[in-house]
Amino acid sequence: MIKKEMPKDFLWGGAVAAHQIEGAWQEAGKGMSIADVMTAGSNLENRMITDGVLDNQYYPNHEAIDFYHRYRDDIQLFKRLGLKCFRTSINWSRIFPNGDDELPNEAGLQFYDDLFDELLKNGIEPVITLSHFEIPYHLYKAYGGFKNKKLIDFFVNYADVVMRRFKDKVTYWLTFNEINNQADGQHQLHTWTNSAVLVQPNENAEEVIYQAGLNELIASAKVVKLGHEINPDFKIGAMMAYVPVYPFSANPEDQMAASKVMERRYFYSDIHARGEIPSYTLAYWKQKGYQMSYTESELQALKEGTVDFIGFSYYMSATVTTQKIDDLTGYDIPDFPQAKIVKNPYVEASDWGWQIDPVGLRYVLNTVYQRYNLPLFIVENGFGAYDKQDDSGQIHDEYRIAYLKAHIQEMKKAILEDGVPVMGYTPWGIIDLVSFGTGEMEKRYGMIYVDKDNTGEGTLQRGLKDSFAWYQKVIQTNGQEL
Ligand code: BGP
Repeated sequence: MIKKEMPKDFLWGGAVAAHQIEGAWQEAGKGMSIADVMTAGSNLENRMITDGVLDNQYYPNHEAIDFYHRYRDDIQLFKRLGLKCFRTSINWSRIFPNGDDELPNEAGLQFYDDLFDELLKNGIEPVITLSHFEIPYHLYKAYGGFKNKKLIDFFVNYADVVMRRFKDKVTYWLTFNEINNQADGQHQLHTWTNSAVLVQPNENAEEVIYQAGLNELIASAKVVKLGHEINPDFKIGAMMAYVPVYPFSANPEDQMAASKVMERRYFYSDIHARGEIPSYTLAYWKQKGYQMSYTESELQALKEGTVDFIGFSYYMSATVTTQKIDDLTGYDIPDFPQAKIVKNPYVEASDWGWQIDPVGLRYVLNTVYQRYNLPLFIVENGFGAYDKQDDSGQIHDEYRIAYLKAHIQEMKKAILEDGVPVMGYTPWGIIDLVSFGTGEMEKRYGMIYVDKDNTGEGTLQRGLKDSFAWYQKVIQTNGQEL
């Protein structure tokens, strides 16, 4: 008999990140973070990473949506929406402005004390990411980012301070946001935001990224162990970007290619969940002659710091082939030259080319649960779109409702039919915010509109889209009414 009811304690929420909403980039002792030197891009043009902040550039994260000054009003909207939880991050550079400071910045700690108090006062559980692309810029300039093992200690020290300070306010923690997003080693934005690393021309991108990723995984494991000592009730999770990779055809070579490309991603969650470097990665490093640096005590730290759950983002799926298919526009996978990423002819795509595949979410929930036997938490899922206001200024975002409804339906099948334990669902960008990939405001995800455009013009006024009332009902009926 298939259960019809979702778990009573299911955490319906919404997700954002400090650097994409707070603004106040230099306020109250905050240092420059790596997000503060990323200029605005667009659907067609990449963001630039500048050397410091240049006078003649526009940096959308400097003000973002000014959540730092407006969070009390925004939390009233989250309460009206009925959120059970709210995922955001602590901006590391508010706490340690340079990352290697002796003492933390008290004003930065106080801001998050006030923010978490306001959430809890309104019955909303904080879900906190420790590093969501907000590494202090000085840790890049002085140390070269996470390819330098010194960053392990700086991160553990930062996590120690904030987990101790907020141990009675925050139960749910995530260590590194989408830690595997740097896997292909080519998208400079990914190596920058995940590791504060800019691969140099004389460096092997893949080798540098494996080392930086391994250092972050060691740091994450140390923080998991430390967190459980600070408060045994903490639930500390990994945070992965899962993009399932399908074979384009039943040609066995395509299946092998899909499996190998997935290994680049599973390297991260295998270590998070199993506490050891996977055999396929050790074999690959040997085959490539990579000189990776890790010690016996670091391997022991990995074993002792496995995560309590797997948090992950799900937006889209990908399709690969090794076949020479002329009419399919495919693009190379830098770290896997034998295959190409090609369009999946069975699914539609968003205006940014992200392939819309709700069934893929059910597939990820099943395959990841069967791989690790750990609870799962969908901490990002959303539909970026150009929203248009009607004559009265209302946004009828039925396309966003359709996207979220289809994904929630597949999530419910995984929970109610497939027996997968899912802790919660926090759609990405519950309020319009600065896009990470493009720096745009107009790639909107929110159920709450923010009046600001790609050039930074606007009143920052908030408004409720049609999807606000729709999601309110979803939460009120615990997922019954979609
Ligand atoms: C994920 C990030 C989020 C968010 C999301 C949407 O990779 O974890 O921070 O930005 O992508 O992507 P974008 O903002 O580029 O549309």
